[in-house]
Amino acid sequence: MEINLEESFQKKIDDEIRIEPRDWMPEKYRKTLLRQISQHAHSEIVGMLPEANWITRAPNLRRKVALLAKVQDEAGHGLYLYSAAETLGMTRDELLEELHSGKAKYSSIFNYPTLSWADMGAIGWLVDGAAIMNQVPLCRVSYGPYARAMVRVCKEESFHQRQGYEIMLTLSNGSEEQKAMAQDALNRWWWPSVMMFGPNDDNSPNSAQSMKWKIKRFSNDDLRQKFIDVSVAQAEILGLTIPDNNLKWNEARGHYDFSTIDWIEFNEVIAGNGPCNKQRLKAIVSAWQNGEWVRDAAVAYAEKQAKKTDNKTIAA
Ligand code: FAQ
Repeated sequence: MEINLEESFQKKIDDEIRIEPRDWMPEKYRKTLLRQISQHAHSEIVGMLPEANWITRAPNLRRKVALLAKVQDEAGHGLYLYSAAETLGMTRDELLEELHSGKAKYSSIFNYPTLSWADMGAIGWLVDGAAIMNQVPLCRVSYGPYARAMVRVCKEESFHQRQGYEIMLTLSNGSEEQKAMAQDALNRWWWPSVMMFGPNDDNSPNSAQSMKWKIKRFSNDDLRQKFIDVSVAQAEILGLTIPDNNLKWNEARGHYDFSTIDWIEFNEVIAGNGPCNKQRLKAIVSAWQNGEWVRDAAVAYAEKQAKKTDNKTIAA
């Protein structure tokens, strides 16, 4: 019986039929999705912190409004993704408990500090750019609620990417000092952005099964290469230099060659030892604790409204 269920499940995936919450699914598929979607949701929430750091210091009102809207969008992305994860049988509280206890992972990129205004440009251009490269294929992921959430996420990420690139363009066409700020931000954000795609394919334990289940449509290395290829031309327009002496067009491969990634740094950051891991977790936990009264008030209000509706129903 079990074998037939597995076979018909795989056939649906091969035929590009979406899996929905009430459909039968292998336990491992459910767990893999829960892992990926919750890590993704946590990344959106923790990802608000590096940029929130600059909202009060944005150089003018237009920049402030755009940055506020972007950070608010990230909160929205976290919420759609938590909702998608909940359809797989974990509660919001359980998901958050894993984040707050440090058990759950979130993207390595958000453990780096934002040291200047130019970092807002570099994050939008590179971090959102890498996120789009990885997330557009997720609009076709085999699990319905995740795929549908990703459609809106990707539309918003594309605004974020342009917002960041425009900051970089303004700075790189500005004074010598502004251009130097933009170059410094590129120097610091380039390699962490390249690392966002995860370990090399040979070292990615989840890839083979996720590709078979169409949770992943492209491998970590393929997406990373695509990101590098498009970023080179964008850096040229800015007149900035990507910090990699081995970055060179390879005619035979039809792609840019690049240096070996510092996997020691990557592993340290995902093990909790990056420059800001402790600071990020502390900020997330204290926001949760300080917001307790807001959650309590919202629940009390909802209960009061529900009682009013009940009373009206009885009276009628
Ligand atoms: N950081 O076997 P694989 C954003 C872990 S959202 C930390 O290759 P998989 C928007 C991986 O979880 C950014 N951990 O794993 C924004 C696994 O650990 P586990 C987040 C990483 O899942 C912009 C282990 O290494 N995006 O940026 C990382 O098949 C600006 C082995 O790796 C998503 O989450 C990493 N970089 O592939 C917000 C997209 N890479 O769980 C604010 C959805 C790998 O076995 C501001 N996720 N690991 O203990 C994915 O596409 C995949 O999960 C990958 C990893 C590609 C990230």
